Amino acid sequence: MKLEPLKIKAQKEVKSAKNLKELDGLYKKYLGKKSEITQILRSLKDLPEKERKKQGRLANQIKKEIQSVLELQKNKFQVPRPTSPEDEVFGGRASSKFQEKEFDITAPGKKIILGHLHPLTIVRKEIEEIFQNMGFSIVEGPEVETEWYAFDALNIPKDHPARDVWDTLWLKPKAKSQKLLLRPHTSPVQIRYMEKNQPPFRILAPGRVFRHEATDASHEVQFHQVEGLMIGKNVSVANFKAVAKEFFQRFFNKEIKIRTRPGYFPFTEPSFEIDVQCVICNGKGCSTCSQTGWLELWPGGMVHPNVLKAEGLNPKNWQGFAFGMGLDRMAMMKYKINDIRLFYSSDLRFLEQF
Ligand code: FA5
Repeated sequence: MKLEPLKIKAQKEVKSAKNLKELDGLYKKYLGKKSEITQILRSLKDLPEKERKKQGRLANQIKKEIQSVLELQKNKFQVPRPTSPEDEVFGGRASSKFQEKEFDITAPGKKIILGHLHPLTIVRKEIEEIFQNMGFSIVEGPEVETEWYAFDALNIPKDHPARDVWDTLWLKPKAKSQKLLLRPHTSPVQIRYMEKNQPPFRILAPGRVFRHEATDASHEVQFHQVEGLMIGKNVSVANFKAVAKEFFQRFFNKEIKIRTRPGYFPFTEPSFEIDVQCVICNGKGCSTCSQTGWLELWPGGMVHPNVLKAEGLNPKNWQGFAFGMGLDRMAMMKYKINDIRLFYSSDLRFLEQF
């Protein structure tokens, strides 16, 4: 029989089928192993190429159409469940085609793909653990700060040039007296902590910060810092350097070259910059380290007496150090990532490597 009349005949018979048992018979008749369509499809190989393609396309099309009319009719009989005795035959083990809708309790379950931590979270947790082992407690502060905590309490008065790098993303204030900004560094957290706690203490404050930056391989507009503060009766620069060295050794799990340079921050005196030799290029110079061979990772210094005073601590009794490392850059060094922007790109090809 020609294909088109075959389809019309099949559709007519399927539509007038009275139950699933009849439908099962029609399935075998029109699409089963011995059906006309199956024979046509099998004999395609003997046809010349051009004819084969044409006939093949047509036969498959007709097959699909018969299948879909069968499926439609079957659905009519299947609502509502539970099944009739005829259904048993159609949907039971004897019937092969419509079984896929059955639930096989013995089939193995679908594997659930587990997510994993972001590389910056992994590194933050590692840093926290190292410092916790050195007696530091983890504390947090808000991402929206007031002018007082971000600047004034940190010995950065209005119009001081040191504000320029951090004087960036201001928000609409709730009250006239409170100027609010997205915090440009995590140093405000040490002020908030000193306000409420009495020394001696050792704290670590990880968090997100925001700046108005032109982005490049090592600069982002949002990034992460880890602020550290240790205050006691005799905490000195020697303690600061010892903590820094111990940290780098544990973090990189090997000897790492570091260098200490004089720096300037209004809230520390003296101030330092601790640089780490770029592990991407081993100090030769690359785009990550701006061709210098060094990455600025750990600024810090001895807490300025004015900051202690602002928090009601007598600088004659208490002293200590503070630092604010760039967490993203620590992660870049650890995993040899040459562009900070990858952390925020949501690119799974990158993220799935951790
Ligand atoms: C500060 O933010 C000071 N609050 C640090 C500090 C704390 C000094 C306590 C003294 C005492 P600085 O602006 O240098 O300092 O930023 C700290 C670190 O953040 C830098 O060393 C660098 O590793 C990282 N960082 C700075 N800007 C960016 C940026 N745009 N993208 C990624 N990381 C950055």
